[in-house]
Amino acid sequence: MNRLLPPLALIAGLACAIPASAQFQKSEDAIKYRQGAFRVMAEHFGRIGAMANGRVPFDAKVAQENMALVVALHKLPFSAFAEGTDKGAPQRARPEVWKDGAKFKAAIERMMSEVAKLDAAAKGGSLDAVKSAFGATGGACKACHDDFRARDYSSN
Ligand code: ASC
Repeated sequence: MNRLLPPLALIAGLACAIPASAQFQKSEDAIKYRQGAFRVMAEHFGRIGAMANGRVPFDAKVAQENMALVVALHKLPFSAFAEGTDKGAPQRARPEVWKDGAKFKAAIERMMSEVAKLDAAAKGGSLDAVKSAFGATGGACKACHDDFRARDYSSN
């Protein structure tokens, strides 16, 4: 049994290392997946924003719960921008996503680092810290949208 464990661990590790993009049957599936992941993430990010902006009373537990969902979701869309997924369903991804992959990657990494800071702030329970980290995270979302998201949906 013990001798089986290392190979099993290796197989499990390899399965996790396979990019999620490889799992999509067709481009349309990848596009809908990333749009869905963005949509759900925006919903939970927005609930934290409502507290950060004073539209609803701050509740640290609710902020933490929503932030746990953002953390779980925030890498998912980026597993679904594989080559060839610029077509297949109406979308707002600009060609620059694939033409300027290094810049896109940097924008994603900036967002991920701000999400980690917002998560820490939510766990700390201070509204002031959440407000400031929420602003920085929203800034990272917006910077990427400005460069990589079109105003209108494509026709296919
Ligand atoms: C949100 C949301 C986004 C970001 C972005 C920040 O609540 O859905 O995509 O914030 O608008 O500028």
